[in-house]
Amino acid sequence: MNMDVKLQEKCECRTDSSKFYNSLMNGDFRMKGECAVSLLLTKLDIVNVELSMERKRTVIQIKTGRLKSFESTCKKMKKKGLELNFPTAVERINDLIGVRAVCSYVDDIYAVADVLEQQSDIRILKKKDYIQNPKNSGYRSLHLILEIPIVFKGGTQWVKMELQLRTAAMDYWANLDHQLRYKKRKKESDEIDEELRQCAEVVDKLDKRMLEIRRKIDKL
Ligand code: 0O2
Repeated sequence: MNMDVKLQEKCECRTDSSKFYNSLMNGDFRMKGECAVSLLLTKLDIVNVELSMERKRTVIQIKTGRLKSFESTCKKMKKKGLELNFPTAVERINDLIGVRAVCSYVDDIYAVADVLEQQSDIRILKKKDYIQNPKNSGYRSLHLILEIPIVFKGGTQWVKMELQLRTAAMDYWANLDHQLRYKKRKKESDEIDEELRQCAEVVDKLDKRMLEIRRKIDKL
């Protein structure tokens, strides 16, 4: 049994499952998604060069991109109470196509977002500032839901995607939180959630302190 079939079975999508799966994983959508990821990663490279020259240090440390798996898409749609089909997924799940950029300092995150927002070939649909307004879990990052144009089959199509901008410290917390979330048992869940929230506070303090140190050095 190949991997794709296994994922389909695991997903428990009863109606039209293979049609939904093929539209998401094998059709034009996937092709456009891969192009959109490459395009945004390239745009981030250019922003990084511009800001890094200006600030005389590296602004974006790491960039990654991915298309959401079928399994994870179904899971998220079920959680949101959505019908499992392709048009609903494209309309309602903003991070089917996602890019993440890890920046050196918190102010770099906003600088990168500002430069992208000024570009005529990027449409910002939604900005979710989980740094100013962290989630209950303690999660911090700046999310931009945006559209970029892909010229495909003779026409221009605006493709929606999510860009997550965060510091290395926020990324460290989010990665461990993500791992632990799947491992924790219901019984100890509240206690562990509280511990993770406290760790997120520590991470926030660390980011603020590193920024202060950098500002002191900038003034020298
Ligand atoms: P995965 O496995 O990372 O892909 P929206 O419909 O746009 O209003 P959405 O997309 O339901 O809102 O949720 P939100 O809160 O904007 O979060 C989108 C993504 O942010 C998540 O995708 C995670 O990647 C990340 N995220 C949000 N909250 C947390 C958190 O508490 N901990 C961690 N580690 N990551 C978080 P997915 O699909 O949930 O997960």
